[in-house]
Amino acid sequence: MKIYNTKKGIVIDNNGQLFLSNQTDWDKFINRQGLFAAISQEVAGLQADANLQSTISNELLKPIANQEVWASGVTYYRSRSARIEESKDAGGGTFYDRVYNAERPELFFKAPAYRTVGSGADVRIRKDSKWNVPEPELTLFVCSAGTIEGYTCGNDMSSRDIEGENPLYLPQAKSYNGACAIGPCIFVSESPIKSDSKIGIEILRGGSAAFAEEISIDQMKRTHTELVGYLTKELDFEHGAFLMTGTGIIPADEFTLNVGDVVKITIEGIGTLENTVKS
Ligand code: DO4
Ligand code: MG
Repeated sequence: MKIYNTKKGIVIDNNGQLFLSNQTDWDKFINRQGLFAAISQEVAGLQADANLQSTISNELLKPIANQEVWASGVTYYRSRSARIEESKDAGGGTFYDRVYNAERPELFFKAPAYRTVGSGADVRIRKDSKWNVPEPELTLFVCSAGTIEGYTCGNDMSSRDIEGENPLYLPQAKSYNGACAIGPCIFVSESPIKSDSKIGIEILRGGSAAFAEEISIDQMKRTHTELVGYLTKELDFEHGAFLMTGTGIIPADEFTLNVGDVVKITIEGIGTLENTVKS
């Protein structure tokens, strides 16, 4: 099932039937261990309402209230290779190969909730950067007990020239206003998301496709539970947390985002996160 945060309340899509939850607090609603069972139980007592489709279309909010967003790095071979290439003049090359093969994953803080945007809102490129890309990433929702309770689409907007100049500039390349998009909903399932689920990206420029690619999430080197295990080793999350799992798609080096580009990230079973690039 999918859950949407909307101006009207929390909308549950259970196999195409739409329900308005009796609960109104997004933090309390999502931060439950055994979320699928809890929502299924609530749905059993609700009346379906097809009119909620227009609520999802016209009154959608981002699927986050007070959670932090964290991100994983160099979890796909393509990310390792692209970072080695972009940082070769800075002598940072070996770090990416080492972290790809190390037991401990790269995890970094991406954004507090107030600095995130949802589907339909604008993402940004930094004014002091000339080489920018979106990073399409399966994003886990982890409840405060440390279990994975849902999945959404994430866009880890990145400034490749800043990151490539010096690996210590990573926080500036990754965290700035409009750098983190998640949505459109949280997909909640009884069992983990299918391991061969596809994640795809399409970048539209002037209405035409400027870039499109797809990868299966089983190309990732690490498991979701391994990433979550490291995230929660020494960190408590009162309201749960979102964890981006890294990108397996990076456009060729000649490509950079332009203002006005539309970025669409689609994951099977979840939906499409769509954002327009602003300066
Ligand atoms: O190490 C740099 C960032 C890596 C990243 O964001 C990714 O692999 O998705
Ligand atoms: Mg990334």
